[in-house]
Amino acid sequence: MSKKKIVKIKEVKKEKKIKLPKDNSTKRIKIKIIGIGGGGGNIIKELSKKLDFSSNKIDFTAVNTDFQALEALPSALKKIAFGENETRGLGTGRDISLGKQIAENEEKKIKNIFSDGKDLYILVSSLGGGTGTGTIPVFSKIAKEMNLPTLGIFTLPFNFEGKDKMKESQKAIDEARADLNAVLVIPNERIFKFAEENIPFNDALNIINEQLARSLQGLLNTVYSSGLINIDWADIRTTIEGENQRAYLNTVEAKLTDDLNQFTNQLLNNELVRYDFSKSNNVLFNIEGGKNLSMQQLALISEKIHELAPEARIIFGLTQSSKLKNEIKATVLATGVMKKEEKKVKVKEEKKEEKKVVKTKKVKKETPKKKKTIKEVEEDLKDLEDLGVEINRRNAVEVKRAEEEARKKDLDEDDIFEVPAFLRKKK
Ligand SMILES: Nc1nc2c(ncn2[C@@H]2O[C@H](COP(=O)(O)OP(=O)(O)OP(=O)(O)O)[C@@H](O)[C@H]2O)c(=O)[nH]1
Ligand SMILES: [Mg+2]
Repeated sequence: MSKKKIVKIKEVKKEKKIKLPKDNSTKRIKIKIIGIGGGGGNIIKELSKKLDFSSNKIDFTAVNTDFQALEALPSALKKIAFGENETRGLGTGRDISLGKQIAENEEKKIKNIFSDGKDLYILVSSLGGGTGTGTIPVFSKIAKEMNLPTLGIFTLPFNFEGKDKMKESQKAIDEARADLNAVLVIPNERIFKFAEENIPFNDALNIINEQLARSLQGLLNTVYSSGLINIDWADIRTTIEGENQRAYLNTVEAKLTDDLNQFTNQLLNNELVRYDFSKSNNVLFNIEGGKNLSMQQLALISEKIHELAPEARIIFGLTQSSKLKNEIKATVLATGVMKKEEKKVKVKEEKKEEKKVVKTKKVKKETPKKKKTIKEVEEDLKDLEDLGVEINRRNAVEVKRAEEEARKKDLDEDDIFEVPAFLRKKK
């Protein structure tokens, strides 16, 4: 194993903002996803199709000033009408200051939405219209006043919708970001990286919504699935914690036989997300696979993440699922990343330095690695510790052990591969 900084956080300092649920188990984590405005409603509708409601762990709430749009959403979503007096249920007609006014008048309703003690509130909105753009700064401000853990997911309008809409949307994001823990931004325009210019408008929106919903689904699965290495609530909290952060999210699936390097590149280069990966401070990733998923595969992906984001604290999870035979699925959530444009300036400054380094760097040859024994894994960990790298020894060795045990027992559980009780993380 090379000199990687793979850190598994066990405890998070108490003074930090987000509260830890009593038993720290992700199983009990409750999340509320709030779709605001027309686009926000569409996105959470897409996500709700992919998730199981029965568990009561995830709550979907749609907020809009357009009552017809609310009505068109599935009945399983909670619907909250805003601004009846101001718009008579017809929407703001893209009037952002009206949206803001309505949000201020509806402060009670917003507080009520936030009053159910969830562990995480995710605000989702497509900016450019009056409802979403006008209300998200108010939602964010109230969430901060209530000291709630938050993640914002916002889309920016297409370029053809005009510079003013873009400016207003950006302004709303900046305001909201200051009050949220982390914000993920998806410019709708990015769809043209995948689709023809003449793609019908609604099809373009559907592709974006679907992709975003898939990534969010990946993140939520990461929260709720139990694995060989569990990502627990403290890990997620650590990644989201902080203020005014930019976020990156992606989920990718591939066959185990596919090129894992290419898979990782795809995972770390979500073209739809605006921010660059390389300045991440915290990276959380989870790999899900069948029983033949190995530590080597986990190591390869960690290595790549470390190469791309050398300053990041990396937290990983590993879930084995018998549903996935020859597939591998990975989800990554990174925070603290900077804009691509900002990065360009930095890259220019660093170019000369980099060139020198690249010249002297050896090109790594990708040769298939032999599986390591527990002893070898332990030695690797010792090397890392000698180098001053903070690692969670117990987990890494346990994984190896559990892997071997699993292979021996050849468990035929249907659902999720469970870790033997004595290996489970202490609460
Ligand atoms: N990704 C995505 N973007 C959308 C979707 N619907 C609308 N948008 C974008 O979001 C912008 C705002 O539209 P809406 O969400 O309908 O606006 P609103 O917040 O409901 O505000 P008003 O209708 O003006 O009161 C549009 O200009 C589009 O760029 C959607 O389903 N997905
Ligand atoms: Mg609307």
